[in-house]
Amino acid sequence: MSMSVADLGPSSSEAASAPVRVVVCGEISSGKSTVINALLRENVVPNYFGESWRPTILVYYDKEPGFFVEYLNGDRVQVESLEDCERFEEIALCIICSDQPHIKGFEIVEVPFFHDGEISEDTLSFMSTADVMIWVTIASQAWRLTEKTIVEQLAEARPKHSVLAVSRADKLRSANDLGRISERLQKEAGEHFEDSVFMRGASALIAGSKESDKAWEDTSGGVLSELLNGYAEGIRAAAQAKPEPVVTPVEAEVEEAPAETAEILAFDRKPAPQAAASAANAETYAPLKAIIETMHGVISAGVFSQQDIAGIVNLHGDDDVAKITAQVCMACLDDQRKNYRYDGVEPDVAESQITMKKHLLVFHTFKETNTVVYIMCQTDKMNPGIVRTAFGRICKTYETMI
Ligand SMILES: Nc1nc2c(ncn2[C@@H]2O[C@H](COP(=O)(O)OP(=O)(O)OP(=O)(O)O)[C@@H](O)[C@H]2O)c(=O)[nH]1
Ligand SMILES: [Mg+2]
Repeated sequence: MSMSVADLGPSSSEAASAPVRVVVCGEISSGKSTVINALLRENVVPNYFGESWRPTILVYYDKEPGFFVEYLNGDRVQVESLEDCERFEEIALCIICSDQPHIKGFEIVEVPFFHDGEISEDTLSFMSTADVMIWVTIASQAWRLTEKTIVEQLAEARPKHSVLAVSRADKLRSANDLGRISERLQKEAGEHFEDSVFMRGASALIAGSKESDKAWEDTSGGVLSELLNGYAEGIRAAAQAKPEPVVTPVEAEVEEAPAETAEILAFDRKPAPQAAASAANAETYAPLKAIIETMHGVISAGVFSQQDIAGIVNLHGDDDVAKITAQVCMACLDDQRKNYRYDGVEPDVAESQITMKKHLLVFHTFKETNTVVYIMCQTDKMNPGIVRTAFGRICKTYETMI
């Protein structure tokens, strides 16, 4: 990789005022630049580099968007695109300033890894300065052995948060393929990543996503942005907890925009009537609600006891929808039990999934407490892989609560 990455400076998490540093990593041609473009809602990062020497790509927010190149001798010029540049081989750094508000407070750097699995000292020390790693793997050959080797080699240098971005999901033939890949990734790569996102980065779709929120959701750029902003909130809160002498605009912004806190407080104030939802209940379930808030297209989510579905704890959406959804889960469980009895087999299905035309309902039964946790999403807003990954986190969190 380019030597100038090491020159980008110290750890971003050292001060509350510092940007959250996101490294977009992956093997050559895995789709790293496309993931950044999907996030930026624009095809602004060039995607025609090969194995040869390449400039470092650095993206951050500026209200004046622009594309700059910096040469090895320190000269910096503004250009329309990389194609316009002279002395290409002497470019050390491409700086892309984007005016997209959701990347405020972030610094995004593309970090390529070569197929030979070698990681230079520069790269290793740079990786340890990042807060979030997005690892890009190609859907059709996802999580190759070389990728696993590289990620494991990073060891201590691995950033605190990591997301697996599965590129070219739009090239898969069917939703079944996607489900299979998602399951395999969960098993084989799950331990290394907090979240996974299936990207659909066809350049026309990214081009359309600038003006269309729907297209932005379709590329999964929107989901990725939500994940990053979710991590950033935690990172900034942790940095703020440390004594910091200087108050910067970034800190001020975090202080005045506690959107999630506001919603949790609202949840405290207005508990669902059927939820037996005392303030204590709202507090108990706040960790689950916080995960749900990071998801798109959730119609309903809740926790209920199989003995008393009227006492459902509604975590998201309309109370009536919550009740109906709980009934659907119960009907499905009854059906499963009957079939199992018929077959003479004990039911041992903890997790079930019902795919409807536009909706996906996933629920998990917890034997010890006889409770069920469920989530229902719109599949045109969220792909099943993401729903299952997020649901896995919800269930793990719930497990720690019971
Ligand atoms: N349809 C589709 N094409 C994609 C997607 N992701 C990447 N591509 C294409 O795959 C090729 C490589 O993508 P890049 O984003 O340049 O990959 P990269 O990892 O940045 O490549 P290098 O910087 O050369 O290592 C480009 O032609 C992209 O248009 C995707 O999600 N969907
Ligand atoms: Mg690239």
